[in-house]
Amino acid sequence: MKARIYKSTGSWYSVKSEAGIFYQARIKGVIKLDAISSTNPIAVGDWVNYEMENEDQNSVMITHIIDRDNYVARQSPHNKRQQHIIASNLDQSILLATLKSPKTSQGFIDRFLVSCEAFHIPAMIVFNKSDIYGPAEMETYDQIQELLIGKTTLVSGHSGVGKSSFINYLFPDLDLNTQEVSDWSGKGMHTTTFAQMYDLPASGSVIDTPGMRELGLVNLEKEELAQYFPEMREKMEGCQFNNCQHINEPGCAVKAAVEKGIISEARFFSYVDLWHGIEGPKY
Ligand SMILES: Nc1nc2c(ncn2[C@@H]2O[C@H](COP(=O)(O)OP(=O)(O)OP(=O)(O)O)[C@@H](O)[C@H]2O)c(=O)[nH]1
Ligand SMILES: [Mg+2]
Ligand SMILES: [Zn+2]
Repeated sequence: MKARIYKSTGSWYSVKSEAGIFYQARIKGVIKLDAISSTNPIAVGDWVNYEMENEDQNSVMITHIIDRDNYVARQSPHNKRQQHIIASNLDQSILLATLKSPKTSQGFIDRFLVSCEAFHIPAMIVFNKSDIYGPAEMETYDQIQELLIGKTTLVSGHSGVGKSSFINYLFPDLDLNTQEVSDWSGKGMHTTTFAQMYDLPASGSVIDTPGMRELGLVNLEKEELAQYFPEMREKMEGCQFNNCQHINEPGCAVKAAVEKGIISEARFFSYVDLWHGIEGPKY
């Protein structure tokens, strides 16, 4: 029997069966995990096999994790050698960004975009708190609502950017917990503590996540980073050296495009910054 993970607290899971019934689930015994160690073996969005444990208590045992089509992961904030899977089996992701309270930096945005690109997940950036839903913004929001129909969408961003409010605004019936305006101090408070998937009224689902302070990239080699900047990927065939890293090599087509203003300087700075941040091979 198959079910999908809707919520994970780490010790128990909320799953929805193919028949549409929600169960409380636990992992049965030891489940074989992927080669890279994860802080969470099972993530929201995963499809699993289960067997009934106790029908009266609506509890089931997870026996197997079905291979993921894709997933987004980050470095565990507690242990850089481990990854934390944010969510899996996604059709797309939305990064909710804000210019202030809190500020979302270009670096953070580009890390998010690189992560999604590396995992082949289309990403959108929505600037929130453009205050406050005037007629022009309302129209944009209607368009966003349409983009979510029939798809599984991850919603990420710093704490306090308004992820839960945004989902509520689009789909008021979901009634997610949000920070009261009067309580909002802007300092490290997390209202949403666990990722959770919600079904949309028509079809599709949306995953609300706890705010991230930082987004550490996982399993990325220096050499492949430029691949995940689509505008660089487009130009790099023109580089003089086929192993060009676009840092200070002569005849670099990427740097030439930056100088001509074809590639944004801010994006290129993010690239250089991320490139320096990735550890080289260990000999
Ligand atoms: N001015 C303004 N405030 C907003 C907007 N959207 C949300 N807020 C406020 O921002 C605060 C945080 O909103 P939440 O929806 O709880 O933020 P979140 O991103 O879900 O935060 P975490 O769950 O902690 O990750 C609340 O006080 C909201 O009322 C907006 O568009 N404009
Ligand atoms: Mg929230
Ligand atoms: Zn180059």
